Amino acid sequence: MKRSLLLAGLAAVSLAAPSAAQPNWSQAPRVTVALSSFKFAPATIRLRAGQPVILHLQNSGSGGHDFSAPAFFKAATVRPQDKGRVEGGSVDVAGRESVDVALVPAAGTYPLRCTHAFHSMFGMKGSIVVQ
Ligand SMILES: [Cu+2]
Repeated sequence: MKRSLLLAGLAAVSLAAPSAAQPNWSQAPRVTVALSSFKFAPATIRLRAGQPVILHLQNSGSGGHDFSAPAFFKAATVRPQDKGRVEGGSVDVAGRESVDVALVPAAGTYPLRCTHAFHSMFGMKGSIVVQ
């Protein structure tokens, strides 16, 4: 009897885990980050740990940029349908385009940069602070 209760308890825990990891994306606030030559605005992006958010990456310039933060994306839980937008920890944002990536960030301070040639050298870098 005790054993079957224990097994039932374990089953309940494993069933509960995936649904707990599915946030309500429609309630997630939108955080806009502007990409331009050669900066991120804001350069320090502050997010709440464990709170779903939609990163709205907006490139108002004509040249392409990327939002590269491999450690940040690795630690975060990216919405399944947005995973294809994050390649190698970077999100490409073509000129005059915007890209939304919904995720649940994990606590930490992460470096952010644009990997296009010389862009970070010209100042296109920042940080993501998740508390
Ligand atoms: Cu750039």
